[in-house]
Amino acid sequence: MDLRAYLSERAVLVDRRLDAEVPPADAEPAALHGAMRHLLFPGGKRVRPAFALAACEAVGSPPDRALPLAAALELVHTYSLVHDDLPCMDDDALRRGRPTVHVVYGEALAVLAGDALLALAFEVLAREGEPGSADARLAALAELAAAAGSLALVGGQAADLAFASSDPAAVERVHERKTAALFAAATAGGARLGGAPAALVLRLRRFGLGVGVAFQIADDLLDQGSDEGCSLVRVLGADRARLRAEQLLAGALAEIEDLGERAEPLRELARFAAARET
Ligand code: GRG
Repeated sequence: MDLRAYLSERAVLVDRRLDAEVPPADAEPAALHGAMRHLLFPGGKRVRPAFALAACEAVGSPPDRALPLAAALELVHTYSLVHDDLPCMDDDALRRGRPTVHVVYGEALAVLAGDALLALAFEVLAREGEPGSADARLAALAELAAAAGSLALVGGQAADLAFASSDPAAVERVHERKTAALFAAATAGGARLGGAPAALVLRLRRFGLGVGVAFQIADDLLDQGSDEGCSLVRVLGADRARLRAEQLLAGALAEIEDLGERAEPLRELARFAAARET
């Protein structure tokens, strides 16, 4: 299967939905809406949404049942990048080759744009009339909120700020929170919205967690400067870090081994995430 083509096909769906959800750049306050849109369009790989759609498909439902979750995941991811780039965090002037939101709109609007993207994520997922049972949507929403919170994304970022350990297990625990929790919310939520029973949702959750850690290891392997701070490349070296990513991928794939042909896009996405080149 051509994963690049698959990802861009799915990105069209997700982009259309995001464009409909975020107020236009000329809606007042125009600078705020411009700032919200700046990093959203053009977007990145839209990997987390693709995992949600593919998980929904893997459990036997049309992927677009997970479209509100897919959009919500990208909104949370984008908020986290906007805030991560701020001078008080990583202080980055460029992302995806373009000036970061605070460089273009100023720091105050970048903080506010991040806040508004996060709030919008939950609005999109909670809105009545979306596909999926109310119970499944509520559970997916709760899982996404937890994945964004102090025991996951934000907590992982806080732990990363002061990280000094050389224990590989401690590094992975930060990766689980900062990166993998959103992947787990994508795959478990996609399965829930696709009507999967609880035991299968749990397997998709473990799948997402393993793939998310492997994704972060691959990200650190790609980033030449990543052999410092909270990185398995620093504590294990590149070769052993790569082996660990392969091990995590194998464990994740074992969770969905019995799902047949309809889970093939999900498997391909996992292979891509664990051995990325971009
Ligand atoms: C500041 C609230 C807050 C959170 C920061 C997401 C995050 C936590 C930090 C961003 C920096 C980083 C290395 C995060 C780990 C996750 C990761 C590899 C992000 C990049 O994700 P991609 O490759 O990005 O999916 P694109 O550009 O494709 O959207």
